Amino acid sequence: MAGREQKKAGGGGKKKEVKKETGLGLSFTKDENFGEWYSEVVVNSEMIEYYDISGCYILRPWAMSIWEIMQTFFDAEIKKMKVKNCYFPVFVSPGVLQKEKDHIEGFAPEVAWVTKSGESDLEVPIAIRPTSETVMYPYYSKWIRGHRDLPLKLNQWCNVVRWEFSNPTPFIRSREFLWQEGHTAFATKEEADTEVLQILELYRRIYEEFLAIPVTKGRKSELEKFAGGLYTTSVEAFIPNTGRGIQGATSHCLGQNFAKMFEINYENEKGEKAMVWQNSWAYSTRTIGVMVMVHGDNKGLVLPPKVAALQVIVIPVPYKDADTQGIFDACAATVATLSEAGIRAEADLRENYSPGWKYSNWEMKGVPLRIEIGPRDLANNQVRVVRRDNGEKTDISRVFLVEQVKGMLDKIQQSLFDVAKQKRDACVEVVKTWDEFVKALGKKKLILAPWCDEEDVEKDVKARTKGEMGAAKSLCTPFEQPELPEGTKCFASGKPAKKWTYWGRSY
Ligand code: 87F
Repeated sequence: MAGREQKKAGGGGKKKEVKKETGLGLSFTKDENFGEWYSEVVVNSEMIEYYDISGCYILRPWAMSIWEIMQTFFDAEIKKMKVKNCYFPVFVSPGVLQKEKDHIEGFAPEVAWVTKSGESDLEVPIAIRPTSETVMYPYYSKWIRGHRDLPLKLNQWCNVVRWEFSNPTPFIRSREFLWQEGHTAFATKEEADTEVLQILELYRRIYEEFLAIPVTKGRKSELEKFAGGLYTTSVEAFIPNTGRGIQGATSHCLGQNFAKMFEINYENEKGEKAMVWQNSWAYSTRTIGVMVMVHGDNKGLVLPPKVAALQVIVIPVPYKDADTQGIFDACAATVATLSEAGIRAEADLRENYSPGWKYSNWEMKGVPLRIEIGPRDLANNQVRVVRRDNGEKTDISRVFLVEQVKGMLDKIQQSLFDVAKQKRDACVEVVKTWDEFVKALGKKKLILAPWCDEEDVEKDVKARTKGEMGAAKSLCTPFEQPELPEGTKCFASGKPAKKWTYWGRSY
């Protein structure tokens, strides 16, 4: 790993010149070596810098700005739902962490601990939050007394630490990541159920409307749900290149399990003691990794306009005897006009780089539209617009600049989604038997299969598909169920099938 990190860190001017000559911005292609391609894209686009602790990554402004755009949307939406932001400490006392014993059990190896300050051992080691149930719920118990204290709806934007051991990947599996975690408490299960789906819809919108990634809404199996909760819903995405499903975000109904453990009781209208119903929900910086994997190509990152920090890059293309000042002025005026209209635009007026070098550079960074202005454009009062997603070139009159650019950004956003959906749908295979299932798995498919919904059968599927690529598991039971004809058998057990469920390998 150290070798690769060195190489990545050294991507200075020399390397880029070589790239310009060869016309290659990346040394790996998406289809031939997906893993290396991904690492190279996130580093060369200046989203990520590798760090000297394995599994930890620096989020550079190019990545952080995407996170902030999604955050602005989601934060405003949950505020409409009367959710309030707060901030709880990053440290967890061991006592309170143990309280959740049954549910923390499987996760325990991932919990990181602070054991020292300076040279001296701490009297009691302190855990770093991997999630905040045990941090927050003792205070929910304190704050919730009567029915007037309900619902309690809190959210925090924070970092969490999970000391993962299996192959770390920027955004997708890192030891520290950013997320929001929402924790709500209600008087009734109905209110909790409703909120679970409202939040899940916001997660769908983040993926589909902002990141242009198709997702499936559904419910997790008993084996795959959050063990501490009642049921788990999720949005599931798919990476065609690796044939792996990826959990995009989760919205859990916790039922009353935590209320029992943490004694979150209140006095209801009738003066009786009652227990709250709780939810928790989260999405993380993993969203950005899914976006890179789905849309990126052999020239680098491809950003959906809605999340791009920069939507339009304007590049002057001066020729020797041309009116260079006029071209530069036209670039500045173009940026001013677009910015005025709320479009995120900048000009790259650096004089020590050639136009060709700048093209590759901004393609690597995934900027949705490039505007080129040369002598001919200047003479015709037009600009040349080039789409990052498909390379399409259009000359547009400066008179219609704003409306045309807006239209093109919308088109790109839609087209990225359509293409991603087409590719995802082409990977879906409906299977009825175990033989078909194994064949489809070998072809990296996203498998839709009729299932008896028995936990032991899922364990059996995992055991029977174990291998170096990782076992297959259920991804979700989609809310939108195709018709299940009478007498349909489970693909794995042959028992009567109860539902259609998505299966596959996953991240
Ligand atoms: C790792 C270490 C310790 C996941 C962990 O999904 C505990 C955990 O509880 C842990 N990894 N989880 C489950 C998290 C559940 C839940 N928390 C709030 C969410 C949404 C936000």
